Amino acid sequence: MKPTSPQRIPVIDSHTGGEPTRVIVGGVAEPAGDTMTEKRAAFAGELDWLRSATVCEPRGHEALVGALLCEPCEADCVTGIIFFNNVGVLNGCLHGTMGVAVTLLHQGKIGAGIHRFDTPTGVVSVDISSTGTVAVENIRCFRTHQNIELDVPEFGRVTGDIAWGGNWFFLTNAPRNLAVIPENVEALTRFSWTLRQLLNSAGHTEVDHIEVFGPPADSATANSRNFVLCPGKVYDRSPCGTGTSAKLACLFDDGILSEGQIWRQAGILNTIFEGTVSAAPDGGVLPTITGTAIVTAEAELLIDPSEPFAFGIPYRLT
Ligand code: PYC
Repeated sequence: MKPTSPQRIPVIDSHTGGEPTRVIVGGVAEPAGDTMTEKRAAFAGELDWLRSATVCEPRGHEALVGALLCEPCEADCVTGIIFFNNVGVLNGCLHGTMGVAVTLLHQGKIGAGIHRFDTPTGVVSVDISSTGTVAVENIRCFRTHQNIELDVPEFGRVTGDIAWGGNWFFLTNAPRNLAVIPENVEALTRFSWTLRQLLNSAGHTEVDHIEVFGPPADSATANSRNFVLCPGKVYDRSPCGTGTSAKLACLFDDGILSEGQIWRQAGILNTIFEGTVSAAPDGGVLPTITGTAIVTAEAELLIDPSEPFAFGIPYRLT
């Protein structure tokens, strides 16, 4: 239920390789639930006003990812986290996990070292340095489909895979007429959005992220460059930690990446996540993704229910 009295919500903002995270650090009642999935459902059902007030305009913007800290459900975790964006709740979010880690470090709630966070996708463990470099040990990631072929108007025939990296990704190489460079963000968005609609109509309703690969700008510093379109039709400014995890699962499956070998994934802005894998006992891989997050603001959101955009401007997809 939307509040009827003014609210003050303390937040800490950060960015990870350019992708922003806003962490709600207090001022909110705990969502009910015995698991993080139940808590996320309670948040989606009862606190959607908080999601849109926090990340949508006029207080936020389309690329902003939010994170609500709550009580963890698993032992030995320092916090539970529910991630959300401009259109709803997310499964996992590794750039956001790095953002939460630097936020807690900034607040003095954790020190440098290893900590466990409880999320709807499972427990992830972070190893944070005092300078904000965070290595996240992700949950098990795996590929479910290979060589799916689709005809994309304007761009031609596309072949790609579906993999779980903490979110569901369709992974494909960029068409020949579409370089993965910032100048092409509009066309990459059009291409990816069409792909997502085609996949969803073909029954792959789980796919909510599209990841498009091209050669790196500098092959001495990265193996590949990606463009990732998130569920709210907004591109990830970072190389996307769950997307990099999905990529590593495919590379391992293809025999291109071995255990412990470093993969450097550049994003559209040329920031880099480093990834390695170990083989998971039940198949797939256990990725570790490393990036750097930086705290950019401490603030208090003022939400006055009597003003027209108290709960954000709804984001419309076309
Ligand atoms: O880094 O996993 C990630 C992510 C998901 C959505 C935006 N960033």
